[in-house]
Amino acid sequence: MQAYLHMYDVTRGLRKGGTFLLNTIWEGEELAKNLPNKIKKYFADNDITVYYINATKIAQEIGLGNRTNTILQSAFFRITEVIPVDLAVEQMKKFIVKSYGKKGQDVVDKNYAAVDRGGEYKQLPVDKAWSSLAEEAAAANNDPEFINKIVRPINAQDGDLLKVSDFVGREDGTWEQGTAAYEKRGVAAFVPEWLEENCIQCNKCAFVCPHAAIRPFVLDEKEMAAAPFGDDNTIPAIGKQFTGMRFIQSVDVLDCLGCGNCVLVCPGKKGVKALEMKPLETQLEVQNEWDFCVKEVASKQDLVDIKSNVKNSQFATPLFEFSGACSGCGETPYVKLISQLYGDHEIVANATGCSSIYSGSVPSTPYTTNAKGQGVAWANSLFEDFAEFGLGMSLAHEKLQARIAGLMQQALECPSCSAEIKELAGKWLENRTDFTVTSEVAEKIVPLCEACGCDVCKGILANKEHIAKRSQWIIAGDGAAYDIGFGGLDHVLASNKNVNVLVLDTEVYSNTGGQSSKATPIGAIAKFAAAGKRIRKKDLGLIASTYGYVYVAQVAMGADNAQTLKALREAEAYDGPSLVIAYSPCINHGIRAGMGHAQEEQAKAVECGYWHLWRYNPALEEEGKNPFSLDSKEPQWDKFEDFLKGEVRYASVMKQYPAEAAELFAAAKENAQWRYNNYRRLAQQQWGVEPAPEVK
Ligand SMILES: Cc1ncc(C[n+]2csc(CCOP(=O)(O)OP(=O)(O)O)c2C)c(N)n1
Ligand code: SF4
Ligand code: SF4
Ligand code: SF4
Repeated sequence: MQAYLHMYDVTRGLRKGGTFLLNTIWEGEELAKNLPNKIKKYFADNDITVYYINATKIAQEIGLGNRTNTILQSAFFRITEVIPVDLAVEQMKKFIVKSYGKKGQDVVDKNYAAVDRGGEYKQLPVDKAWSSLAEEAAAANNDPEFINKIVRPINAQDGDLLKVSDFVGREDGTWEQGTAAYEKRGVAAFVPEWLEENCIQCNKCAFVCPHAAIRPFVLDEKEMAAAPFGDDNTIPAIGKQFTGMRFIQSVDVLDCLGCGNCVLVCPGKKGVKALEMKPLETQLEVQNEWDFCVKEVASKQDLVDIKSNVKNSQFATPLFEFSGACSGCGETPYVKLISQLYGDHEIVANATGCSSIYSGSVPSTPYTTNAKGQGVAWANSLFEDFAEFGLGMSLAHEKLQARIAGLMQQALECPSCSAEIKELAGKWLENRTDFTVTSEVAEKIVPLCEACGCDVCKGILANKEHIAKRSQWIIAGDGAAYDIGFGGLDHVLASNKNVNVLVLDTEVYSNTGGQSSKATPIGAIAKFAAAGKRIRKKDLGLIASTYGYVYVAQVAMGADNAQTLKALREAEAYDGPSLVIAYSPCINHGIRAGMGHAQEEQAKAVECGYWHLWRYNPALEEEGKNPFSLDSKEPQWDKFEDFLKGEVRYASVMKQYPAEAAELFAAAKENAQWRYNNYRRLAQQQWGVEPAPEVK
């Protein structure tokens, strides 16, 4: 597609007299105008035959969303004639039945149409005069050397041209943070446009965006004066903390993946949405608004309590942005939210799975730093030892903090340490589990210790990066948490150490193509459960809650933004192990409405009783209260079957195993009801009341 013209060396490997096919929105002269000189020259110098097709538009017309592969494959066979076209068409159609037959006639028909319309390509005449065109000079930029010398060549698929010596100093595998911000892929065909007159500043759009590509910015007078936009493009910011300031919900159109979740969740004003999907090329001019906001507008997150509600949480700068996860991914909004709440002192131990791939695939690192240079420290160990890996990190921090505690104690009695140092040491000792206080102490005590220079101060300085309390997160998919790493997870939860585990529950092994896990519910089709899974989903949350000292929550942000925020806050605040299980729609579910409905699908899942929201907070028990709260409403069970039919993983059971489908669907519902009743009983239990004596 056209975005790749500037991203990759698209003519590499193209022989003299070869053929080139481009998927593009441009036609004829406009296409010739937009092709880089370097490519035009190559075409002319090498007698290339050039074809183009707007497969993106065709896919949309057919109802295939952004799936262009069949159209382009058909165009390929027609152009190359590697086999007779009739035979190619016949074979492609045969394989469509094989690949998509299970998904229903509708999907088959759409793909048939894609094969037929693959013939709608045109030829672009190559002008011999292009041979004398001068190649564009590489645009100068002020980006870090690491980006220009290492990241860009790898992204341009030229990584194999880098020398081993280019990596001197990185032998231990550490990588710069925030490299994803430099990719600016511009791959979405449609992106949201913000219609300020309809915006109520709820920030729900930013909350759900899987790619952190839409964000609220609040500008003061000075920033407004310097902005490339005026009052017309902004609205007065709501809230007394923002008096006199202006609000803009800015879209990073080059990092947006066009899923449309933001538009769907937008309540707008009086039923009129404040976001609308528009073709990317009509929105390119707003990119400079985004660039300005990101670079020149100071975060106003300190003016509000970012943890108090969903709206405020989005004024916090995401320290996880522009990941390469699928468009509409249900996992990444949770990861992003944690980075907003705790990213400045967050450490992540990541299990292998989708979350490790989109969080740290060289050269792309979405984890980044704030204006103070603080950010998320992240590492991935294995699929099977993720929890122990995180526990190790936590124990190391605990040990180092114990060392700091000893030094602070010594500082209190040290004849050389000033009264100021002593005061800060005392403050640290009283608040060692509080990030805000300990980071404040760190900032103040370091220059004082440098000035003092006594042995105690030298000791504090040698351990200075451990003065501020850290927030330990352990992130895993369901395959890791329910199955392969469960033994380790159980051990870590039982350790009673202060770690937070986030399980991104896609109900399958997503990263390897959707294999069944113990989180896969009964009735769902997955790999290794091709006829629909025959046993129930494991209740990982309830198992963990039986320890009595583990905080547990089950959440689905699309169903209840506020409950997710609350659960993450409680998990972090709880001084012990916490487990948050987050329902995460995934491409492997085959949501019929598309991944743009991933958030809405969560709401439907909870509404019909497929997924339940609850929290088990041992801290409540200490107050004599019931630790279990059921947060979701009484399900509308009559909607259960329709929910299943809306996802290919269930709907295809009907197609392939019609005889068993009714039975499996009934079993799925029965199990969901059984789970719900368990939760209801727990929520209703009379805490603190002794059970009646056993009657013999
Ligand atoms: C011991 C081991 N087995 C298999 C794999 C291959 N593998 C990598 S990721 C993955 C699936 C991860 O699934 P899940 O934990 O559910 O995370 P998701 O991708 O769904 O986020 C598998 C099987 C591996 N890395 N290590
Ligand atoms: S369309 Fe999707 S990726 Fe783009 S801003 Fe909206 S939610 Fe984010
Ligand atoms: S969801 Fe809609 S109304 Fe709310 S802040 Fe975003 S654009 Fe404005
Ligand atoms: S496969 Fe699923 S979990 Fe993985 S990035 Fe894609 S949508 Fe997200």
